[in-house]
Amino acid sequence: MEIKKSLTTYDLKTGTLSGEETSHAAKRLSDVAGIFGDQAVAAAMDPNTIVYEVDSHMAVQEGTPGGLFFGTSRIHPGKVGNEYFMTKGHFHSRRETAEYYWGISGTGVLLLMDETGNAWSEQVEPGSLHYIGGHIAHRLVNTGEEDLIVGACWPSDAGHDYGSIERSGFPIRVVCRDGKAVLEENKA
Ligand code: PAN
Ligand code: ZN
Repeated sequence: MEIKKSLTTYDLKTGTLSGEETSHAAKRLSDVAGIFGDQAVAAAMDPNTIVYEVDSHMAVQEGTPGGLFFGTSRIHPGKVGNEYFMTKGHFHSRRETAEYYWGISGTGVLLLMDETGNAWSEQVEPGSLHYIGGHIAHRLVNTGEEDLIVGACWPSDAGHDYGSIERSGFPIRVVCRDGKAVLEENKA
């Protein structure tokens, strides 16, 4: 019997996934403009600007109980006004499902929020490990000048609930003041 080579590769430095059962998606400003605080500034920017990209490895169908998905998120550096580029953020549809994130390169912030709207954050940097428990919404923010690259692993039946975040957002925004990343109350 021969030792088989894996049909998928994972670049440890960049998180890039290639080979079988992998896919790539890009989120442009036109897809996510609504998440930013300053809508006038967002509307004046190029809607084709890529805010973030996700590589995924999905070996089973979405919704399969007991399986796992694996991904790499790459949030580009940039701001809408003073607010750093970030992901849409979501709760998992199956609220009890958890997720691991880990920092690969770049610097940023992981915004977390429970179902009562209580929010907190963790610094993301190369080698940082983040356990996101069930019932916790999560969003990545790039506060640096290079790509923020973050690995992720989550259950294949977790699903994504974006609607709750679209309706009420996070109570915290990560903005640049005097060249530094700070947390501010979301006044929207
Ligand atoms: C991640 C996210 C990824 C993109 O793989 O899906 O960072 O963020 P949004 O899904 O909020 O646009 C994850 O948390 N999966 O469950
Ligand atoms: Zn998730």
